[in-house]
Amino acid sequence: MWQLTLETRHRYRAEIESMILREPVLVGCGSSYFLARAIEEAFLEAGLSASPRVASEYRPDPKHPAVFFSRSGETSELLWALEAAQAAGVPTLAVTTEPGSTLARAASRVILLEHAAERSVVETRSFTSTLLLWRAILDDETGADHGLFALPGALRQAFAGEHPPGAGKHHFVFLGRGMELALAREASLKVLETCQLWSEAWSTFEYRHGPRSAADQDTLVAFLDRGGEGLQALESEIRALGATTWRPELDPLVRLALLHRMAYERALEAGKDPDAPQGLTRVVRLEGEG
Ligand code: F1P
Repeated sequence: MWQLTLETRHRYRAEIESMILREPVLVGCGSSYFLARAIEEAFLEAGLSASPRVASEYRPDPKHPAVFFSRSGETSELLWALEAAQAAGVPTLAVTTEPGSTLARAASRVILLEHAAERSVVETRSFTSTLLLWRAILDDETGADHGLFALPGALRQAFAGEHPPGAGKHHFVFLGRGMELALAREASLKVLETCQLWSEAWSTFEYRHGPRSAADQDTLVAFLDRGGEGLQALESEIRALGATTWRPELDPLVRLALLHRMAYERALEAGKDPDAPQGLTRVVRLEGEG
């Protein structure tokens, strides 16, 4: 999937290029909002700027084009935001896996990632593939090299290796900074959605300032951080509280994919259906308006 995304990235280049220098607003809901946050960080790393917005908090500004991320292309608040953007004359780009969706049909430009479409209620591969696409095109544009072409192989290898130690745990904490905080929030949402277990995400060192008081033998603390000063000491501090930690030498996107799988397996362990969590639908529509 990731390999295919990288190989076919040029198809989408013109659409992304048209937005890159115009400080786009990146709009989404749920996982797609965390995707927008992660892409904002990729812009910042490339010396560019973009602002992420939850769809229900989007305010159109004709100076900035708007990019609408939605796997289904049918989420209510996102379509309302799209309508508001169009009424204000804002150029719009849709990023979705569904060609026939309202979003794909209504936006002025479209990136269709049909190969990343998924049937499951929860988003996994559409999230990681879309992020990889934007990062690869930003690398192409700026000449940066984040080693993205090594990721499909690294993922295959990681899947064959050790799993994050989430089995039997009832409390999950995900830590990261910058792009990795967005990935941590996505991992946390996945555990909450699929397992309905206590799950949180924090900016790595903020975990020391209060949240750690809830850590015990039932807690898994997973690090999404790429690295940096103090991480080892922080990990020891957390272990001393009785919690299990997970901080492998892997790219954060590979870690996220392993955490997606961990959420899936933890749900099965709890006797739940990870593809169809209780109380959640594949398309989040607000019925009965108007
Ligand atoms: C957003 C979303 C997901 C959630 C579930 C239902 O959908 O709320 O975050 O995990 O899949 O939909 P979309 O706008 O990306 O289709």
